[in-house]
Amino acid sequence: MPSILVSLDAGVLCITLNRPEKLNAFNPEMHQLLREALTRAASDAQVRAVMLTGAGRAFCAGQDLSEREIAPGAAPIDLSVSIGSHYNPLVRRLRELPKPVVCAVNGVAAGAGANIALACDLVLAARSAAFVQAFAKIGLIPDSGGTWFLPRKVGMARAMGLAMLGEKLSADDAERWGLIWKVVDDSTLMTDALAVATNLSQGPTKGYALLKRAMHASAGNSLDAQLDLERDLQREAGHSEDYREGVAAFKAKRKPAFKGK
Ligand code: T3D
Repeated sequence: MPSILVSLDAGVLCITLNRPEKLNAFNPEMHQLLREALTRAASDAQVRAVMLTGAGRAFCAGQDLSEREIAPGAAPIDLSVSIGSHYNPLVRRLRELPKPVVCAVNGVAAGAGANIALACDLVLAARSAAFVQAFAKIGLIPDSGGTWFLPRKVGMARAMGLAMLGEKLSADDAERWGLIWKVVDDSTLMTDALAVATNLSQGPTKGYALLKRAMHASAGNSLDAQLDLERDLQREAGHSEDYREGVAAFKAKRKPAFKGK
């Protein structure tokens, strides 16, 4: 079985992490296939939104620890190689993808699995799901953007608690803390997440790409710099076909038919 399942339907590229017997933990093959799927998502005009989810009872348990040789006498592992060649490029790809990415967290999201979910644009989680910054339990620090996402999304006090204690945060609390967009019932997660992704796939794709750029740039910008960036990106948005269509539809009191251009 391939460790990633990919299907395209109605403009939504659905990517399913598919190593359920390992709680969808990452190995090099899964990284490579996910990379390929996201490259396709970026370049294929048919793809107007992405949905990322997991097979089985978990979303993703982070790095597959059974791949790490830690026996006494074994040479120390240089984890910067794995982070630099797999996890960091993955987080960058998700953030830079010029299309909306919806994450449907179907079960536990631990270690890098939790932070990869947080790198997506909209996170919906099943009520039974949980988020675990499992790193400290094995002597590591949160990676895959964890030390950047957590303080920004939930504040330093909660970020420190999550990172140092490595306790499970329920999906309900994750929503209450502002870590994720929404919790939904387990039974409706996939239809709810797909409805959000389908809605986005019919939206102004170019505008969404610019919106992502603006939002993500804000963390490193002063208000002045951000106002300038908004001006420049709004110029681009105003040149899109979808802007014309949106205003025409508004004036004609009809639903816009965005083409993503
Ligand atoms: O190495 C590098 O490249 C550096 C980068 C690191 C990035 C990281 O992600 S580091 C963090 C790695 N992940 C973890 O530390 C999480 C470890 N797993 C857990 O804490 C728990 O399993 C969960 C909270 C995810 C789920 O708990 P629970 O009670 O629902 O399930 P379980 O019984 O612990 O696990 C079920 C099975 O999945 C079990 O196998 P078994 O005993 O049934 O044969 C368990 O060993 C396996 N499993 C869970 N997580 C991993 C895993 N196998 C390999 N790697 C895993 N990460």
